[in-house]
Amino acid sequence: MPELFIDGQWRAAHDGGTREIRCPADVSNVIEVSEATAQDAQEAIEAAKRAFERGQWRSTPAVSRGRMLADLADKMEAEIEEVARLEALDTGKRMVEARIDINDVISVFRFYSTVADGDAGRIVDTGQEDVVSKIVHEPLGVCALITPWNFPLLQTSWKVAPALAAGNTFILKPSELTPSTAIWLMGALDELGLPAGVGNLILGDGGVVGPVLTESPDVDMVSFTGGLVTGRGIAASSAATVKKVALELGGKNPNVVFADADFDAAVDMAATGIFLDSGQVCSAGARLIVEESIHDEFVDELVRRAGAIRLGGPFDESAETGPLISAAHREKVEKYVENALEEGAELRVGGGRPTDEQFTNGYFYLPTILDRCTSGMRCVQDESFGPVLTVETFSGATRDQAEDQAVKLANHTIYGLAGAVWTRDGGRAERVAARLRHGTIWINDYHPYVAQAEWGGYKQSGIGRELGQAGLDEYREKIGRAHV
Ligand code: TXE
Repeated sequence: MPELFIDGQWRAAHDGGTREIRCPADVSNVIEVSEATAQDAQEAIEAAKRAFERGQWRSTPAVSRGRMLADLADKMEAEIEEVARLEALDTGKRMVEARIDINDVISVFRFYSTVADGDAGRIVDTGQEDVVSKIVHEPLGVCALITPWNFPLLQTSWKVAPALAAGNTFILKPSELTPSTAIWLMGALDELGLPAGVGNLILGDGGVVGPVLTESPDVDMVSFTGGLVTGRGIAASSAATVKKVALELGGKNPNVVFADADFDAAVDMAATGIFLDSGQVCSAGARLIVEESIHDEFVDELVRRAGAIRLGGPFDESAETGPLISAAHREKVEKYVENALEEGAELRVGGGRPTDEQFTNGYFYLPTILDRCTSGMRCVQDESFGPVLTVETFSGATRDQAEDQAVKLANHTIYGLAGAVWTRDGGRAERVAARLRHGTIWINDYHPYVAQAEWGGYKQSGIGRELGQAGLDEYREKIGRAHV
């Protein structure tokens, strides 16, 4: 049975506790893993602290640290079928999506294998001949990396790659539902020669081990991706020790479609934007905001396409999307749709579980469209994190009025992670994109991202940036050294 990884050793939990991981597509048994106690978490912190103080990793030249990340990417590429299979079994997602995710993970490790190299700091012009001042980059120290279940290894890579590139030590706490690829990752880093204690793995319940990590005075930074409520709690519990906190907390992302948009492309990507991975994507295009004059035609076509989406498990090659992660999460989505109907939304398609016998064991939910929504409704404001699209409309007597109304609706949310604008008018695309308070805006597209470009949100979507150069800067301090 796979164990916890602490101070370079695979170990069982102190109390011998374990957890069974089951595939959400059919509830079949995937793996049984150790379930860490608070004491295990504390020992992982101590191991990471000792390793940081020994300094072996941070004094390894950046180019050599980068080489290990590149070797890891090569190993993952050679073993991609196995890594994707582990991810697909834990999450229930289709193999084709899992392969795409792992290819993205490989790109992230490749990107961070080179960025820390050649960027040691800078000399400051002090204006005084006998005073030399330089700014050097130093790692933060011990980082707690807490990740969710929707893109388990991808979200882990956004944290582990820059943390290691910058010379930190870390404790990784993946979601209790999806530990398999984190176990693979730690095994691979160990095999590649990462010094003991630099990378530690704690599996288990966030409510048990999470506070040990966030409250510890020996943890210098917490980087968290997950839900808003958990994120608020993490920020609060980190405050007592004034540690650095980076948060990625999801979104309620607007997909704004003007009447002059390329109709087919916009319908296609409106469907992909929300139904990919059954909507369990932080940047899912969950709010369609469409110009009134094309509403009927656009939504009719979307309803037709949503109704034709084939559901299935990881190895069903005809499937176009998969199950939700757990029974509890499906219940949350069901409640959300029930509330929406009580609020007056009009159910156009979906709105329940599939009835076909092959889906009875898994946590499937039909692609759902809720029409005639308005921005005050809870279904438009709360994240469902399921395959549920809400539709709002806008109109205006003049060009400016239509744009103003679209922007007002799109920005009416406590979140600000991502969104899109669809129009054939290049000027309008730029004008509207510039006014949307969301961290990534796609123009005539939905969902693509690259490791080189910063990712993160405004408002309650989080604090800080992942990916790109800024994603590395989150894991290092700029320290001044001056002498005469
Ligand atoms: O996530 P949690 P949940 C949203 C989505 C979803 C909701 C709840 O709306 O329905 O969040 O999902 C760990 N201290 N997103 O409950 O609780 C936990 O063990 C420290 C958006 O599954 O946020 C796991 O490793 N850690 C999102 C991680 O936090 C704690 C992705 C995420 O779990 C903890 C997933 C604590 N007190 C859900 N409690 C996105 N932004 O992409 C739990 N954890």
